[in-house]
Amino acid sequence: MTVGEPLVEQEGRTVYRRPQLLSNPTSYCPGCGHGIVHRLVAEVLEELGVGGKTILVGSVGCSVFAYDFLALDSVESPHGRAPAVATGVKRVRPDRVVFTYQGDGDLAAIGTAEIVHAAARGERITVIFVNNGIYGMTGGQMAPTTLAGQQTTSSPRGRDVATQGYPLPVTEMLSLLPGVQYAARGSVADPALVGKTRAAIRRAFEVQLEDRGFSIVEVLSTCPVGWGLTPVEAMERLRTTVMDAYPVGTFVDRARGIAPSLPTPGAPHRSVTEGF
Ligand SMILES: Cc1ncc(C[n+]2csc(CCOP(=O)(O)OP(=O)(O)O)c2C)c(N)n1
Ligand code: SF4
Ligand SMILES: [Mg+2]
Repeated sequence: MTVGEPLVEQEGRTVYRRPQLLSNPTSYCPGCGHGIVHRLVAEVLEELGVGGKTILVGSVGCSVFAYDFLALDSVESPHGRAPAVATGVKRVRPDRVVFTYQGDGDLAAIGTAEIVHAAARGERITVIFVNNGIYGMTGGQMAPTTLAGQQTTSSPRGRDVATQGYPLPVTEMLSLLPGVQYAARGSVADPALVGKTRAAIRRAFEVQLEDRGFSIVEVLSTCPVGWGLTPVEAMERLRTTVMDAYPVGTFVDRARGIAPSLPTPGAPHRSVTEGF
């Protein structure tokens, strides 16, 4: 396949063209969502015309080789520390578009402190957060995002919330912070959802280009190998069980007036049971 050449044409119309920024075929397992997310990032950066001034801050996990697949300047960071590294890069080069690409083990477990404080500081970075509910690279162990009852190699009887806690809705939590200008969750479960996720990724980068603050897009993704399913079964599980637990949508887009309704600091406290 030649980069940039039309891949699919119908009645003389190009239906799909491989983006120039997607430089090499990926090495992900069949049915893995990482490749789809890479393509969306490549398409959006190309569309915005900023590929030449974008810096990818990579992390640890199956996407550790993202710098091989995306023709972008890049920096590799230690596990979980991508938001801290991206903070430094963006502060030194505010003229650049800086984004992290992180898995859920990376962002929601090992790097919990980094993501929370980068968001709280309102760093002008974009975060692409690929949530496949598992530690894919290391053999399918339980992550904070693993669903209640889900079997993993480290929770063979299923995640027991009584001892292992509840799944962490990181993006909803971050959306409460005033420094977070844009937060959304998408999914790669079907073409329509992929289109919406693409729009969310574009919006997140636009927010950075407008110098507004922190932006994050969580993408619900598959790990057929870690889930012990075929690629088709994994997509079905994503579309049903996973999306039932993690609703997709925009949680905050402050420039467009979408924000969570929180009590105003200093305003009189109203009990949720008021009136009963
Ligand atoms: C500090 C540290 N702890 C643990 C590891 C081992 N490790 C490498 S990848 C990984 C899990 C990655 O999972 P996730 O971020 O969800 O990415 P995925 O592979 O699922 O896309 C772990 C625990 C490490 N490299 N460094
Ligand atoms: S182990 Fe899972 S996350 Fe990693 S490449 Fe394979 S399918 Fe993708
Ligand atoms: Mg993962």
